[in-house]
Amino acid sequence: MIKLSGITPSGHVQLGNHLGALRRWAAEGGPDDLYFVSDLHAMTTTHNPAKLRSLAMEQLAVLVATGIEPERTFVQSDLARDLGALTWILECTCAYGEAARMIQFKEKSKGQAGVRLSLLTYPVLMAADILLQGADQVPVGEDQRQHVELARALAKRFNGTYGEVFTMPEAVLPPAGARVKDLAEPTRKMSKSTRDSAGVVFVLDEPDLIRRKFRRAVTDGGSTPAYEPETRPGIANLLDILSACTGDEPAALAGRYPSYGALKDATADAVIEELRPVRERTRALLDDVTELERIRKAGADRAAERGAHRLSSALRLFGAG
Ligand code: AQP
Repeated sequence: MIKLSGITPSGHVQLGNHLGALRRWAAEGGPDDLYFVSDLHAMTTTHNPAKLRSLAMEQLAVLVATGIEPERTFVQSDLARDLGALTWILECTCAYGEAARMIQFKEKSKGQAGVRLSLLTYPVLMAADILLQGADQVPVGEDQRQHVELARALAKRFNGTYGEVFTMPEAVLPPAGARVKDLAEPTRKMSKSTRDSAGVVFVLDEPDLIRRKFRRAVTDGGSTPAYEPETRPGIANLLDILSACTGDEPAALAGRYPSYGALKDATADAVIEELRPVRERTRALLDDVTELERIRKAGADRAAERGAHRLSSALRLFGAG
């Protein structure tokens, strides 16, 4: 059973990525599960090539530093040639209307000038990611479910028309985890690509900066902590974060702090300790470029090897070569 998950280098890894995904991937992943840095996906909108390259390397280091076994990681662009070839076959299997009705495409392209064609075709690349690796399960939120359904439809069509090559993937809901909100705007999810980073805690932030970000976190009218997500989202977010770090229930934690200030400091301390080992190991890996490149190359070789027979069968059955 192979489960495939990715992280897009659209910015530096933030606390929400860590608490909601990476930490769980490291702790719960099965022996065949795969985790990749989806840098090709970050090219569908305006991007800075040099920055993207360094973010991809940094994210690979963070995945490994979090505890994901290096053998289960890879960087998507290292398979660009294979994925490009498979994407072409799958695009030839896909109707234009199937891609154009993707809700994410409609939302992300709305009102935008110069929309890249890749924004339309990116779900087909995502299908290639999934089908090349023979993934059985793809844990995704509601917003990505439609893309996995497309991958399924394309696999079924190809297998039925040209010959059995692809495993039928299934979208699975990831186990409910922490949803971390922006500290400056606690009704919005914390995101790595948010322009104003005042409310975003990055995994590689130094402790002092983390403390300052928590001290400035937006709270609400009251003065003593209570867990009321609807009416006090700022305090609820702090309690949710503290809960994710300590394992205690947010409502129970609320009673332990006499003031908002005390809660902010306690949450900052817990986050600093939670992130410390990841930050230190990431820095060490980024300083040891030879080792990081070795990990990257080994991951790329393994991922390419895993998909080679599917790609060559698909090409042959489709009439190439
Ligand atoms: N705030 C969050 N709380 C909990 N989980 C989160 N994730 C992201 N933000 C939070 C989870 O992190 C994993 C990898 O994310 P992604 O790179 O696939 O894309 P994303 O969800 O769009 O993450 P960002 O940080 O918000 O990136 P941008 O700014 O590019 O949109 C996923 O499992 C995601 O659920």
